[in-house]
Amino acid sequence: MSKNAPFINEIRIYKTPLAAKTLYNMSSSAVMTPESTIVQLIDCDGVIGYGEACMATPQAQDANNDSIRLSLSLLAPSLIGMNPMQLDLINSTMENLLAGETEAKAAIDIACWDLIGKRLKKSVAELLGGNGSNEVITYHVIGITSPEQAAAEAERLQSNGISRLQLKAGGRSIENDIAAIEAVSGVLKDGAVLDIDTNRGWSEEEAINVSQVCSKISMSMEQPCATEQELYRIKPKIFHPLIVDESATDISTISKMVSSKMADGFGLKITRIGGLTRMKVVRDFCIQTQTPMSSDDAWGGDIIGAAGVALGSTVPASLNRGAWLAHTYHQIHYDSINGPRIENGMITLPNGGPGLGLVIEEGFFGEPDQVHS
Ligand code: 0XW
Ligand code: MG
Repeated sequence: MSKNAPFINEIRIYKTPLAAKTLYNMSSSAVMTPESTIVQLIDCDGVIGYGEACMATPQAQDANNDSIRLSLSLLAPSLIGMNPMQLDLINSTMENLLAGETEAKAAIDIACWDLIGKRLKKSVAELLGGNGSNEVITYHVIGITSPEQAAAEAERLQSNGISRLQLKAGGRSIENDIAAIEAVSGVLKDGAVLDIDTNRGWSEEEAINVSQVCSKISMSMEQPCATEQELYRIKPKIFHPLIVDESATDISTISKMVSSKMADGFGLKITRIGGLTRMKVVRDFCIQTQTPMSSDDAWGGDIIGAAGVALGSTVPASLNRGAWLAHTYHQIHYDSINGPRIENGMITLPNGGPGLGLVIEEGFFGEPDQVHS
């Protein structure tokens, strides 16, 4: 490798379909046919870093994945020639070029971390200050379904070692939601943790009603209402810990949610926050304020999965709400040997080598959608 500072020589953008093979439905829609966006950074020594971003309903529409690729076409040309190890400069350059569009920026940022790890022969988890753990606890989602099916799924998952359950709710009568919550809580084993995630699906009145009726049930309520303002208003009126997901967009918002004691924890998505560099700041804030957090994303394959579990493995167990993989639903691996896998309630980090630990065959994603050099 050159002794001089490395620079980005080429950026290739790919799209790859990740349609759910098993139904995955949430309060306002089921995940349909998202196309994931893959970033391949190639530096002056031929070292390749991979990043990924994939949005899925209900947080987004399929066209949002087209907008990720459009944003990348606007960002990539200015990154050619830059040193991928200078993460702050890479991120500030992207901020100065394009406001928002955190998913596209995250894909670039993750690819930089993968490339840096490969150059330094260290895992991304280690670069993030990891404690050497090669696994992270996972939580598993039970979609919108009947109370009986939800309870049966909860029993099946727990028999497979899953101790963190996220029950989807919303988009139907709250009587049905309450019945599903009661059915699942009735089969929870000792030590199991239940989170009710409506993905913004309840009104304030519904959220308060559910919390009152379920006041004896040990559970958390994740993003029960759509907006930050609604969450602030219901917080003093509910009996359960309030977890913020979709409204947890950046460190400024997150820190206000903690200092005001509205948020009792977060469901954090790397691409919504803007990448591993920004997510590391949020993680450190959560550790400093002893605020529980998860590390995952809306959808995606092995690359975003590996990034999520790399960060997730550095979160202390006492604060770790878990990581989540979409793989269970689309069953596609980019690296069929080392890709992250769920075993007995834990996700093992890919161990195919430095960086994100993935070995992805050249040509795996077919012809690039864009090439910038
Ligand atoms: C479970 N997730 C991380 C994946 C789905 O996209 C929804 C999301 C959540 O917790 O909201
Ligand atoms: Mg959520």
